[in-house]
Amino acid sequence: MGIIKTKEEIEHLKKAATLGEDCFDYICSKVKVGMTEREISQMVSDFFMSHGASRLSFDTIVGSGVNSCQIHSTPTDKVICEQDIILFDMGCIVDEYCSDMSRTIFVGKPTEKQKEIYELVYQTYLNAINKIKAGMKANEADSLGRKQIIDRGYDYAHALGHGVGMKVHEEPLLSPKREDVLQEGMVFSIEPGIYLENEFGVRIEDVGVLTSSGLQMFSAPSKEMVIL
Ligand SMILES: [Mn+2]
Repeated sequence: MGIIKTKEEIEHLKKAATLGEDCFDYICSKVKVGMTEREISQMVSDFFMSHGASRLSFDTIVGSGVNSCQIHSTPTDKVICEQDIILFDMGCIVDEYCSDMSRTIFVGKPTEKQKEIYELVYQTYLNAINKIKAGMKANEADSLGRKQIIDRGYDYAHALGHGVGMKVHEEPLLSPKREDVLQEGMVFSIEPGIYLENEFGVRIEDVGVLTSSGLQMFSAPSKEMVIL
């Protein structure tokens, strides 16, 4: 269980990521106005545990409305309202390997500003996954996400990604100070986000493996924004 994952490890990681995607689809079918963040977080746990996960890989984030602008919010008793944005970050452990995935969805029609920020985060995500190649330094990879967001005048508050394996946060870290060379067989997340204080936040995150032909993601966001 080193920084370069074996074929077998990659299969376990894919299985965990697939369960993460299934959980997200299930949650989207269940979320209704009037439910609390805490209730939704419990549904995430119940789904994972009843579909083969041994435990969560970290405490689930369900940040709705203004709570979505916290990078690591804890689910509260706030109820989901019409026009809420909801930021999910969730993961499970299957066969000892972790998943980690973030999605941002809308209850009712998003505002123009929300659409603009979502689109910027999504394009940043696509740019990063399409351009990261083996041989690139971790900070060069990070800047592929960071630059696109900073150039548009927004803050970039965290690393673009981190390794995922038996632990949910492993090497490599895709951050400005890290010069480690990214190599084939490394498994890491890509998770650009924008957080507007007292307004809302958007993050999109998936995990993938670096191959000779670039990043192969284990899960993917839908091309269209999810609007419930
Ligand atoms: Mn992550």
